[in-house]
Amino acid sequence: MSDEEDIILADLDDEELVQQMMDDLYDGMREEIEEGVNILLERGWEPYRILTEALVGGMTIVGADFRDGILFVPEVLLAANAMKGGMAILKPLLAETGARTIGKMVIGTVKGDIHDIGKNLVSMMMEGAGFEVIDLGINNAVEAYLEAIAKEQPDILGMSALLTTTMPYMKVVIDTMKDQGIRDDYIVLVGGAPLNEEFGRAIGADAYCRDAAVAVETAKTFIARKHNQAPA
Ligand code: B1M
Repeated sequence: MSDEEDIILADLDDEELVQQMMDDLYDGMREEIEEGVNILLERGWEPYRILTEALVGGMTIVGADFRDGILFVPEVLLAANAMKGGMAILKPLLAETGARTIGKMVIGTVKGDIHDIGKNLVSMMMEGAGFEVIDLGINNAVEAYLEAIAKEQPDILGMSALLTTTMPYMKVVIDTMKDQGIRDDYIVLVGGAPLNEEFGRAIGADAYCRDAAVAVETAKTFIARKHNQAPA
């Protein structure tokens, strides 16, 4: 029997609890993560703070050990599942802060890439800020993006990629939009851990967004600019 079972999460102070939640995320313990999130909420923590400090913080450690060959895919999947459990509790709370729809975004992870946690976080934060979000999920070919923007007529197209091998696909999507003469009809925002500003510029995106909070701020800035440019 492990020591883990003896720990009463509610008895820990905030700092110990966040540390324990990082350990629990690492061990893929979804129920414990859900309990920890609820305890922090009861203690008055802002949903965004729980998300960034306990959940994203924990996933960063998982990522480092995955890279170093200490953790393998099954363990990382369990950690991702635990993170999603926590995110599911926070999602409606983050959404509550948004008053009305200020714009519409279609977002999806690019073809060949199945990472969706970061994209889901961006969707949640955008919804929380008052955007309507159409989430295309993972592994999206250019046709899926084009079909969705034609159908939904969003203000923004968002693309996510977590692999150095899949990030160039964003350029395929943007180049196809250029070929079809529709590139400038949309604000194109891109994000994902291996990207940077230079890459965003090089592929012809409007902006690279480092994280979900930056995605929200960038989206708001571009929407405001678009409204200012609109004919009276
Ligand atoms: Co993957 N994986 N993975 N993985 N995985 C990485 C990305 C990796 C860096 C791990 C490592 O080696 N350290 C590495 C990529 C290396 C590289 O490309 N050079 C890697 C690899 C190699 C792989 C596989 C190839 C492993 C294998 O099979 N041998 C495989 C690929 C599968 C595929 O996609 N075809 C694979 C599989 C998996 C799992 C399925 C096990 C799982 C994904 C589960 C899921 O998503 N449902 C997984 C995970 C969890 C990771 C790590 C550990 C964590 C990613 C994550 O969720 N981070 C990751 C290591 C890491 O990134 N540190 C890793 C938390 C999330 C909140 O952050 O996604 O960066 P992030 O999103 C941020 C920002 O980037 C930004 O905002 C988000 C929130 O702040 N953002 C956007 C993201 N998208 C945006 C879109 C926007 C704006 C902002 O649009 C406007």
